[in-house]
Amino acid sequence: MSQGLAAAGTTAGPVAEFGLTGDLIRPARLTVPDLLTWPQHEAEVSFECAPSGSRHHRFTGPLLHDVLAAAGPGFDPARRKDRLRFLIAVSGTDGHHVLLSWGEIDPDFDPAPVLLAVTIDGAPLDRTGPQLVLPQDRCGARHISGISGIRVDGGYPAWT
Ligand SMILES: Nc1nc2c(c(=O)[nH]1)N[C@H]1C(S)=C(S)[C@@H](COP(=O)(O)O)O[C@H]1N2
Ligand SMILES: [Mo]
Repeated sequence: MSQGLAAAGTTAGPVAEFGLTGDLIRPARLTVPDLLTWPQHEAEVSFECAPSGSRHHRFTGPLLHDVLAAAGPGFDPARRKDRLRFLIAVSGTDGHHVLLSWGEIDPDFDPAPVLLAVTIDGAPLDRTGPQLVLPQDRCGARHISGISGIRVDGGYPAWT
């Protein structure tokens, strides 16, 4: 099914896959077309890149929170605040890595929609892979493109 959706959204070439791994009840391999099954959000984003100046992009896609929540993070349901121990490692195909904490992507704590973008400036990202979008960031460095994997880790703090 994802193949058919991908063909509708892009011209040619293979559809990029990325993995959801770590402390998840339902780890998964997904494509950008798979991400269209979640409610879609939009973000107009402006940021500065030190070497190359200001940028403006319009992104659409699901909330990263919604996609990870569907994969079943291993929170302890008996402990309401357990989710705040979880880290999220986002990796790009080029080796760029960004670490987030669950509190940064959870709408209960930060209302800024952190997206797993499926389009940039109207163009589908089916072949590139999704892009992380933090609309309030002043620097572009966390807008990691070509995501190859997202790992959820609830092993913090490691010393308890
Ligand atoms: N995969 C990946 N994503 C990345 C980067 C990178 O090196 N690798 N650089 C970041 C930085 S520093 C910036 S400023 C923005 C630049 O985005 P743009 O030039 O496509 O607008 O991409 C971000 N996303
Ligand atoms: Mo940058």
